[in-house]
Amino acid sequence: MSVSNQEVARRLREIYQLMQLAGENRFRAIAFDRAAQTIEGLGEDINTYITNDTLTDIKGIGSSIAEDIKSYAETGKIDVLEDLRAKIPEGVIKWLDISGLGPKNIAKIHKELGISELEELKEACQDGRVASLDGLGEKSAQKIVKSIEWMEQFEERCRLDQALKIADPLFHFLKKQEGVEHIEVAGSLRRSNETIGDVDILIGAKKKYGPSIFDAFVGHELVVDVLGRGDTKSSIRTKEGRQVDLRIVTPAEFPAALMYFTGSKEHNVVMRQRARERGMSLNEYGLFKLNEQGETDFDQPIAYASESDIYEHLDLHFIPPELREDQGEIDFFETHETMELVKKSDIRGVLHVHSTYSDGKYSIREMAEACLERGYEYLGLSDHSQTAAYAGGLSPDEVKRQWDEVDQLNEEFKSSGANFRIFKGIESDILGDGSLDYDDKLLEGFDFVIASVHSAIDQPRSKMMERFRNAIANPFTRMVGHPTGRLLLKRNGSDLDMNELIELAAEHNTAIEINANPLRLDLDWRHGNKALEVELMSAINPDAHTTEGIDYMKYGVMTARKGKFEKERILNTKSADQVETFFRNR
Ligand code: DGT
Ligand code: CA
Ligand code: CA
Ligand code: ZN
Repeated sequence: MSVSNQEVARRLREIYQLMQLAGENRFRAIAFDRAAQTIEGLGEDINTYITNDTLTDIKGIGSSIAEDIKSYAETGKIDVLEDLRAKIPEGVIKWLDISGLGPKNIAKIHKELGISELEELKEACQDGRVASLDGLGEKSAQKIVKSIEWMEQFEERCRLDQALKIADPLFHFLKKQEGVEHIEVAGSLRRSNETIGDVDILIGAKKKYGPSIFDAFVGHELVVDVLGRGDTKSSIRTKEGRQVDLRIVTPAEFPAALMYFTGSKEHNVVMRQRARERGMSLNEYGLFKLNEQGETDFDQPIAYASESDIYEHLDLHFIPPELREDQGEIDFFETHETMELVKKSDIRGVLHVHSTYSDGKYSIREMAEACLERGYEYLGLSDHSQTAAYAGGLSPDEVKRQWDEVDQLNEEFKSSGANFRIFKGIESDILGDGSLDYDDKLLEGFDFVIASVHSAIDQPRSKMMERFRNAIANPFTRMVGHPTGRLLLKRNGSDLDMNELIELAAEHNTAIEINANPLRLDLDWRHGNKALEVELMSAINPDAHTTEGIDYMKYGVMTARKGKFEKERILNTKSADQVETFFRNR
């Protein structure tokens, strides 16, 4: 039987999740997760390896997992998985998404209370059953309820990475259909928002091709439900529960429709007003003259061939889609031709990477090689500090061991002529009083310190700000990590005075990262104007815990662009030497 890479990866990941819940050895579980990631990123068809019996040639796949994969291809079953499934009901897997509830406690609650649905868990938290369990208590129970409520509230939206996983295959599939002259993703996804309600796709095609394009769309394998179908618009739901709207307009209408359906609504409102002030009417069908009664005169269209042309008619230079939020972009592009927003190709290295020394899944060497493969020139290692015991934070002795290993690796890179270096960094917890997590003597030995809050993120604003003030004033701090600590659609971040935080960081010549993990995207783009005003330095950081995590960079770049960051204000667009200078310039 032939299997797909995705399918095998999914099964292996399920084993990983279930093993965690079954309380199996953590490293054994991680091996399955790593194998799943490797297979997802594999350039070749897994069936080739199965047929040639060469699965163990794939990095990270040992003989035991190879057997599991073969068994799956032959019988559609994997013994470990079947055993685990028998032990753990499906509903419980969802509990892994609850922030603040780890596998051990999930297993305990499930076993001792005999419940397995999310709704049951919520009830058990509210009626005191969860609180009565060893090691849980009322506070944990309340936290779990809050997380569940967040999850329920936000199923309406999904994250940027999840939306792209749906939009990309549909886009490429639709692009190939007969008659498609223009196609773009529109809406919040084109604007690079951090969460997406529904995915909007716009096609420019002659009328006669509409029906067959819609047929293809609703027949796509991702579609489980057709929500509506008309002459110009069709909406579907994908198996992940996401809605996708496809609109088809004529090639001539396409630029105006694209502008309209890209939004944002707020941006559109201002554009429409601007058109009226100039005796024109702008809508999804085009740009028209107003008649004497001030109404749209559809008989007097104004010619345009692109979105740029439309902006020009409104006395504006082209406004990049990411910036269309009515957040000052309209004034800016009245007088400026462009804004030199950072691009993916500007990025020269990655900072904020974890290794097996703390909670990363790969060794320093593996992470470094993965960076090299991706063409980066440096890696800023930043494992967790000692207080973060839950994440395997480093004791002073382990820090020194790590430094030795980094020295050796750097020596190796140098003698092999590789243009690559590793910076010795740490992601230091910001403690309750705002101090960093080691004494100054040890801190001095790092190339750089990222200061992040990982505990008590719910403290009142005044207390949080006090911690940050102290942390930023500390001369060893070179960067603030994920400032609010939010987990998109899962957990609210800290209540902070972001304007003050940004001013403080700029004053102390400290960067605030844009954490590129699609769950975080923190610094939020909405603070872009303030950051620009005080010339805040940032870095687009993957916060990678795996080699694949390095590829989060793309979401970070999207967010940085939306936050108006030019290349100059992104630290990791600079050479290793320049980065070192910034680190030293305390
Ligand atoms: P979402 O889907 O909630 O993440 O956000 P959008 O921006 O993708 O919103 P959506 O899908 O409702 O509509 C796509 C675009 O269409 C929106 O950005 C602007 C335009 N649009 C939709 N409805 C209106 C409206 O009532 N007025 C104006 N001016 N524009 C609209
Ligand atoms: Ca949308
Ligand atoms: Ca929509
Ligand atoms: Zn962190």
